[in-house]
Amino acid sequence: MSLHPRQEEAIFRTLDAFRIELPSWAFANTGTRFGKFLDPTAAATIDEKLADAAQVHRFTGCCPSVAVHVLWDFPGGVQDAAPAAQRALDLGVRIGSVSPNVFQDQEYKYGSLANPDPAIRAKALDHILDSIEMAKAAGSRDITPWFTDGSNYPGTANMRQHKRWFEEGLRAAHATLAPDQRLLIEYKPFEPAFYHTDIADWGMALQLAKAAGPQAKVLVDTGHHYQAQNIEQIVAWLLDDNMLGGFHLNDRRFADDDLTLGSIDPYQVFRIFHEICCFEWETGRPADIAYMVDQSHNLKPKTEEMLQTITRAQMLFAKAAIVDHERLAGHQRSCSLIDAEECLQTAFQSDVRPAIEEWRRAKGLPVDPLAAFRESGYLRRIAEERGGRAQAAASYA
Ligand code: AFD
Ligand code: MN
Ligand code: MN
Repeated sequence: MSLHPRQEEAIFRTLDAFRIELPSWAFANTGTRFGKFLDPTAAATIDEKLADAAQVHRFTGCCPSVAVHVLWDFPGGVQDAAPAAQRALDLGVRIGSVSPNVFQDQEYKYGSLANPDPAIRAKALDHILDSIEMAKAAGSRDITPWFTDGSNYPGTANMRQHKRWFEEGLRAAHATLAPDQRLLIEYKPFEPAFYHTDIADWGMALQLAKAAGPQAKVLVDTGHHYQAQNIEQIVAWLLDDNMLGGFHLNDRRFADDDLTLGSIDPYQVFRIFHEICCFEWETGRPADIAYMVDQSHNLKPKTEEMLQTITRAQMLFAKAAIVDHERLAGHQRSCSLIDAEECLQTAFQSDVRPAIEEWRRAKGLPVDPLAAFRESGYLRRIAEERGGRAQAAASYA
């Protein structure tokens, strides 16, 4: 059944506004805690990561920004930020959110902002303040810290004291934000800590964001929830409180697996996007949300996998955009359960691909971004440029 012209217009409007930020780290060699499989086309420098990300933007038209990790992408600190920002602009993209990294240095073995040693807490805070300065130098709005602080065994940490140390550290970080910047606080129930994680769920992140200050919000990583958790309900509450800063989008089968978005449970992604479309319909204003991908692909070809993720996200958001909100609201009021559910299912089951292809044609974009990328020869070129290096690295890995 073809879509109604009104539905096609809704899809066009949605795709016009839908921007998804790519993670620099997704283009580099990554792996699991059991090891890495080296990819000869993997990016090794920020320039190469930006170049690969720019390819995804070139073929999809909706990925103008690239999230960076300061330790991996700005190893020289603040001095690296502006040149990288210029390089990004030269490639047709820009630097997006900036992630501090207080989970790899040896000093953070017993925590960062919640480390019992005040000198380590100060070191972690200094790094976050430096990251905020790097974000300013790169022209970035969002600083997105993720903390691994927690403990592996009962009785080894004072959880209330950790909470207070986090309130203190995040308040100090918030105080140095530029007026247009945001501090997006990410939560995760477990890993690498396995008994307690200090910022384990959306409630803790919300409370810490409110304690930090008015420019702090919550970052929802879709892989950071227990199996049965209703993520779209969390999204609805944070939206209603104007506390949803944005997403790290990925899919998961068991835990924080960082799989291709929609590869395991596309209906859940659709329901999350539906809550946003419903909020925008009810309020008549766009939700100011940063849609970021956070995935690590150690088996699939990295740039191709990112093209899969982006085109899947566009498709699921287009499906969410055609839900008949007027009709749904009526069925909810009258408790017509079957009809209400069918409003969602009808949209989810609809084939939105023709409308998306039409949108791409209208934008001068390839109707099949992945096929166009494969035909471009980019992968062959970078395999020649980077291939020898990966073999060398493999011999010393
Ligand atoms: C890991 C963490 C978290 C963080 C990301 C990038 O679980 O999602 O945002 O690395 O630092 O996936
Ligand atoms: Mn994340
Ligand atoms: Mn994660």
